[in-house]
Amino acid sequence: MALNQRQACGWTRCRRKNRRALCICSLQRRCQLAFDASTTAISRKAAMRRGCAMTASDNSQTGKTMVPGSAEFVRFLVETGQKHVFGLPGSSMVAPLHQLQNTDIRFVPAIHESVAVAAADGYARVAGSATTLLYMLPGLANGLANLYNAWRDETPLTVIASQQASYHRSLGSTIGEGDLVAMTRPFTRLSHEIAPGMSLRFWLEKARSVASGALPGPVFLSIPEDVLEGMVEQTSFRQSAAPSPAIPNVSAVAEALALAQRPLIVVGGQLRRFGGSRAIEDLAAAQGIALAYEPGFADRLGVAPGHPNCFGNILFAPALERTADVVIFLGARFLLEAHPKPSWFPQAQWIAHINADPLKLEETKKADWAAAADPGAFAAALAGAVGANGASAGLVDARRSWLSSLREGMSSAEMPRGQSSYLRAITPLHDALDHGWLVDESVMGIPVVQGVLRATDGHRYMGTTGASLGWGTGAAAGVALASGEPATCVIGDGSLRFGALGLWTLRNENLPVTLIVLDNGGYGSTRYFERQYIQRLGPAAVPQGPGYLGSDFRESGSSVEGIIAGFGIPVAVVEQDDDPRRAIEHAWSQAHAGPNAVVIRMDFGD
Ligand SMILES: Cc1ncc(C[n+]2csc(CCOP(=O)(O)OP(=O)(O)O)c2C)c(N)n1
Ligand SMILES: [Mg+2]
Repeated sequence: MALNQRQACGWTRCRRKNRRALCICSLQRRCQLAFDASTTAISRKAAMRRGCAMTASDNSQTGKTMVPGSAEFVRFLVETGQKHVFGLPGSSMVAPLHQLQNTDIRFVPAIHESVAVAAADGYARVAGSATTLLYMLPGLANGLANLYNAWRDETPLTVIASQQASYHRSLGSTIGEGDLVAMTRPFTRLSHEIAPGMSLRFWLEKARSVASGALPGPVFLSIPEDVLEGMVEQTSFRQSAAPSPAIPNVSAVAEALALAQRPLIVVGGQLRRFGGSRAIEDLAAAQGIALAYEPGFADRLGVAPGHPNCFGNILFAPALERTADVVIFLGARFLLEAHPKPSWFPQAQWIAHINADPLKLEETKKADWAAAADPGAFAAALAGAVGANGASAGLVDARRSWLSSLREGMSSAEMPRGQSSYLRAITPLHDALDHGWLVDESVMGIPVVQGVLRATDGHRYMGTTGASLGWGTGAAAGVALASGEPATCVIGDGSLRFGALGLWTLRNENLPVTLIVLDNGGYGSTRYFERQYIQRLGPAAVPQGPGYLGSDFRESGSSVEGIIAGFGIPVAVVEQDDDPRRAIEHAWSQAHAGPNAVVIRMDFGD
């Protein structure tokens, strides 16, 4: 007898042995739905759509219900509300992919694992979680560079790789097997292989709650083929998500801010991700506090770029950096980057650093005060404390005069060498955040992008502090899919080449993504560093001029517009000295029909 859905609701556990399959579906009320071997095709399909297993057995001796691992996995995806799953299949991954067809979850394919990871990363940044399925050691290895980006940016991403069946595991001689846990451990908050006999559901739940926990970040699970295809115990274990943050003690920072003559808050993407942006924007406006983005790349903009007190990337505001007397780094990584200045903030009497991750505080070069705290909770508490006992009206006025004089003094002459040519190409993107999301992999252009944006709501900017190139095209796909909104992806020509295979996903999913490619004939930043190297060598340099080996693409391979057109994406080219604005506006107006691109020719910068 087939039970209909209503009859099956209500937690009544059916134990009619052998002939009856028992599975748990994901109805809102989390009922149990039982059906037997004679269930009609229609009700079987309905059950499957909810992620139920086709074959299950009720072991009357142990009281355990055993289902195929792949079905248990798919049921988890359904029950945790996942609408899209990313990936690139292979033999050991076919079981869950086969089961996925019976659900409403859409599988988003990629033609390279770097894209499968980047797209899931972009998706998770918007949706709060994402899963990507990779094939064993080779697939995982291909995805590692973008896993690194997700790690740097603390994305709540779950990466799952199939693994050689446990009974075939050797010291590495069986095809496709490897120590996947060791490979991913440096870039994940949890990395684990599920051996036969372990509870699949427990580890899936554990991974999910760690990924989006108090300290979010990517997680990894390796699932051997025999676990996916064999029987596992069906369980309904649910792990709760992130606990609410503790209220941090902000008094030292509040006191310093109340007395500072020229206070500066340097924000990182963590402030945005933990929900503290608005509190800091309001505090800065009320108290005359300068705001800036941390040096270099940003995963998100901690405050709105169009905020009147926001000076963009601190690299572009040297007068601010030179004169600030109290500096608070909030949700930022601070100053441990590849090419640090010898000395930052020469006039600062007090520097504080707040980050959700204690390890990021350990990386800090110099801070007088540091706290591991949720930056969203910190911002709210700080706003409360300073609001009750802030700077005097006279002091706030003096700060505002300082901010005005900084603004007047700012000019392109203060920009680091080689950056000013980017203004022509990037200024026309000043309102990009009003057209949807902005995914930024413009490399040398990044501080310029951050400086020209005028939006008073900065939440739709996405970048990566990992700087592992080949992220932007895939990330833009994930962002557009998760948000249902258009995205502009501003990207260097080199990065576009790295991420060329992401164009396939953009086209295949027909996503509203406009690519703005800054074409300076290859790796402009690498060429810049070669010139710097020669300068450091001085007369000892042989040869005296740069060779630009592997970073000059003017005469090599396909043009970027050729690559883009090859994936069936319409592309316009703006030649040097032409204003790109018209082409950009036209591309935005057409994005609803699918991806498109504008290639802007730039100076080679020799
Ligand atoms: C995966 C990876 N490989 C190599 C690099 C080193 N790298 C840093 S910048 C850069 C060139 C980027 O070229 P493009 O996107 O055109 O930006 P531009 O430097 O011209 O601004 C390279 C190769 C990297 N960051 N990531
Ligand atoms: Mg370039």
